[in-house]
Amino acid sequence: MNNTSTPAAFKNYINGQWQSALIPATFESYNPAHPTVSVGTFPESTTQDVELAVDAAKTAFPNWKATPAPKRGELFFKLANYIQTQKEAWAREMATEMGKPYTEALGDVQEAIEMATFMGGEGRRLHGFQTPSEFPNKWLMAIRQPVGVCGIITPWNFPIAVPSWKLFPAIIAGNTVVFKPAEQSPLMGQRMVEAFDAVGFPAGVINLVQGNEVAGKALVNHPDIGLISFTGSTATGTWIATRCAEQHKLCALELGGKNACIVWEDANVNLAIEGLLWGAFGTAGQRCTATSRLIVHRSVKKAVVEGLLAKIPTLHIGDPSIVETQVGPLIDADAIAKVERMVATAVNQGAIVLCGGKRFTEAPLNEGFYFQPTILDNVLPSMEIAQEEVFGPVLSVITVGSLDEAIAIANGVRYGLSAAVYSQDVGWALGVVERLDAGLTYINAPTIGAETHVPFGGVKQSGNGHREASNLVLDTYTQWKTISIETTPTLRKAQMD
Ligand code: UN1
Repeated sequence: MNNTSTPAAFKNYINGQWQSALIPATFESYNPAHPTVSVGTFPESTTQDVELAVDAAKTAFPNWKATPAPKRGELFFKLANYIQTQKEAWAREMATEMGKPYTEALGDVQEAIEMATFMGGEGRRLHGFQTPSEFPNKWLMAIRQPVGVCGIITPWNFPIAVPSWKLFPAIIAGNTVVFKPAEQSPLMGQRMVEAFDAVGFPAGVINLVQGNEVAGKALVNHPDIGLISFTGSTATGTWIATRCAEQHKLCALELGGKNACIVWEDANVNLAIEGLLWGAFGTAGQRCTATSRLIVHRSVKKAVVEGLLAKIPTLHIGDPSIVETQVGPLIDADAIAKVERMVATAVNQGAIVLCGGKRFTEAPLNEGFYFQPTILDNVLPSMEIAQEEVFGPVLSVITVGSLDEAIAIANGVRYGLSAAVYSQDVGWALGVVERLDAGLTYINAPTIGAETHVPFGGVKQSGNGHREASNLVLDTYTQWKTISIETTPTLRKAQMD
């Protein structure tokens, strides 16, 4: 690709110093709305750079672990304030780097502000517990301990929010980290680490290595890393889990989704339509929580589908930097080719395109990776489009007549991240939610938009049982240590006295 201007050159951040990679190879991050425009040049780190970063994190660990957690928390409150001052600037850069519409990008940064204040507070709440012993004058307690050095590998689609979900709990819990952001959003990774630097986190607590899968694999394979936290594709997650198992390394995974929205015969149809538009086409469908299947009762199908078709032409599709834009481009050429291929396969298998189905071929949108908001009808649950993650603005409609059928279809995929039900009978909807294979469920709301103080994560192949966000995320980044204290001068034997 040709550059139209000289992009700024950025560095890694190791032991509190900005430094180039040892081998001076670089890569660029491009604007998906204007793919010839580079937003920056970044070091293409190798295994040797990862080794330096892990050494720095390992050296910093004992002091950071020994720093009282409330003191660690104070730095997180400063971090929240600092990010607040950067909110608009980061959102503008996010729109430019990865194509998220500006107003949504503000929300992405807001999640990090909330996570920073939340985790700052957890600095005063890293509770363990104390429990009575079998013996008098013997004390039993359990405390949380950090794991050590954590490798944090994050995706481009939430380039500030998702790193905050991982970095902040890891660091408040007393771990030190090596952070590798996605190669499609390195500028946002840079900004996040600048924030830690600006508010005075000690050297080595957070280290940044930019790069591609070479750096990611080096992190996963490094013997001094105790835990890998990864959000991304199920295929990569499977590889990471396998390698971590071989090394007895802890591993927390947030993977794909094939999220269903069930719209029932008594639904508030207008509300469902608004929720479907936002769930399916927000972030151009590039959320792991995006609504990709509409499972609709046949009695309301016409009303729901016609309502969607009437609203889609009113969506503002365009440059993500413009405040009014609601749908931006996909991330890159591979992404748009994948969506095109999946839609073509669905049509070959009998799906009917009700709207969209193609990339934009006319100016100005043909310059970027823009795909038309797409609704496919006549989708059968067995089709690839109904089984596999699209990560684009495509909603597949599956029509049903009974609740058992709706639930069997909703659950009949290998994923289980998010699901929604629209019905005005909330008691009935609670019963539906109980039967859905999903870690996140919504009644009368879209499948996207999780809040930071409740657990986030999926069942089945959407993850490996860990949860992010909420205080429960601390279970990922700490290990329990049980302490038994004998206060009498006698040997007493548990289970035998
Ligand atoms: C993701 O797509 O990886 O619930 C995370 C949501 C957002 C996070 C999505 N808060 O849609």
